[in-house]
Amino acid sequence: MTETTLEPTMVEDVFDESYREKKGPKPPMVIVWRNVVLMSLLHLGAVYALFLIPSASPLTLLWALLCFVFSALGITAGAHRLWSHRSYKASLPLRVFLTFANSMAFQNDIYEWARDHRVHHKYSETDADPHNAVRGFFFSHIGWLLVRKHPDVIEKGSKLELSDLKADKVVMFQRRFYKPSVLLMCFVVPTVVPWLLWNESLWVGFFIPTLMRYALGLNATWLVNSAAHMWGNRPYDVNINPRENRFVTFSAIGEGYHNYHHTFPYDYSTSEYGWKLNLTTCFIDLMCFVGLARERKRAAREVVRARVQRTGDGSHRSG
Ligand code: ST9
Ligand code: ZN
Ligand code: ZN
Repeated sequence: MTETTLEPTMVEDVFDESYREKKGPKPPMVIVWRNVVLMSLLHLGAVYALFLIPSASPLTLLWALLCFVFSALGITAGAHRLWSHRSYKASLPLRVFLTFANSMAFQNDIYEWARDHRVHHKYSETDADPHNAVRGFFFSHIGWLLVRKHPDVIEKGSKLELSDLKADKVVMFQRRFYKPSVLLMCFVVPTVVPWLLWNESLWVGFFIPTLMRYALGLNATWLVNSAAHMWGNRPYDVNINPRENRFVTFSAIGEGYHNYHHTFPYDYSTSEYGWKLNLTTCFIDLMCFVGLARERKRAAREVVRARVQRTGDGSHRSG
C-alpha cells in the first residue's frame, strides 16, 4: 500500500488566473426544451414514487439505498476522484466496477463528465465554467443542463489535456456503449431485481429504486455545484466561492468539503478529516487495503496549515 503526500502531477484541474471573460453582451440563452420536459417528468415521477413508499417491500427500499450508494461511488470514487483528478490509481477490475456504477448514475459518460469537471476547476465561476455559480442557484444546480453551453466552455474545454482519458480503454469502451449501458444499469437492473428476487411489482421497482433513486442521486450531485458554492465556511481560501457544507457532505457521500477540494484538488480524500462523513474515502481506502487501488495523493499537513494561515477565513479548527 503506497501513499504519497507529494504535490499534484495533474495541472488540468488547477485554477487558471490568466483567463478573462470576453467583454460585451453575453450570448443569448438557448433553452433545450427536450431536456426541460425530460427533467420535469423525472422529478414528477420521483414525487409520485414518494406515495408508493408505504406499499413497497422493505427489501425494495433497502435495494434503492444500495443502488443510490453504488451509483454515487461511480461518480465520487470514479468520475470525480479517479478520472477527473487522478488522485489515486485503480486496477482494471476496480475501473470496470466503477464504470458499471457510473452508468447506473447516468450523469453523462466518464469522458464527458471529467472534461466538464476539469474545465469547472480550471475556470471556476467564469463563463468557461459549465455550471458557473455566479449565475445563481438554479443555473448551477440544474439550469446548466437545460440550456446550450456558453461558447467559452467549449472553447476552453477543447484545449484541455485529456490524453489520459483517451488512453483508458475502459473509459472509451463506456463512451462507445454509453446508451445501452445506461439502459441496463440505470433503468433495467434497478427495476427488475426486486421483481425477480422478492416478487415486488415492476411498477414500484420502476418508480422507487429507479426514478426516485436517480433523481435523488442527481440532486445530491448538483448540490455540490449549487449549495456548496454558496453556503458554508471557507477555512482554506476565502478568495474563492466553494465552501465547506456539512449537509452536502452527508448527501454526496463525502463531497461537500468543497473549499478544501478546490484548494487541493489532487487530494484523494477531498478533505482533511479522513473517514468523517466520507464514505467515498472509506471505499478508496478499502480498495487499497485489498490491493485494487494504490498511490493515493494527499496534501501535506504543513502545506494545508500554511494555506489556512495565509488565505483561510479564520474558521479552521486549528484557529
Ligand atoms: C449530470 C451531470 O447531471 C452532473 C455533473 C455534476 C458535476 C458535479 C461536480 C461536483 C464534484 C463532486 C461530485 C459529487 C458527486 C456526488 C454524488 C452523490 C450521489 N469541452 O454538450 P453539447 C463539445 S448529467 C470541450 O451538446 P450544447 C462537445 O464535445 C444528467 N468540448 O453542448 C460537442 O462537440 P461534438 C443527465 C465540449 O449543445 C459540442 O461541444 N444528462 C465541452 O451546448 C456540443 O456539446 C443530461 O441531462 C467541453 N467542456 O448542449 C444531458 N462541452 O459535437 C445534458 C461540450 O464535436 N446535456 N463540448 O462532440 C445536454 O443535453 C447538453 O450537453 C446541453 C448543452 C443541452 C446541456
Ligand atoms: Zn473536483
Ligand atoms: Zn466546484
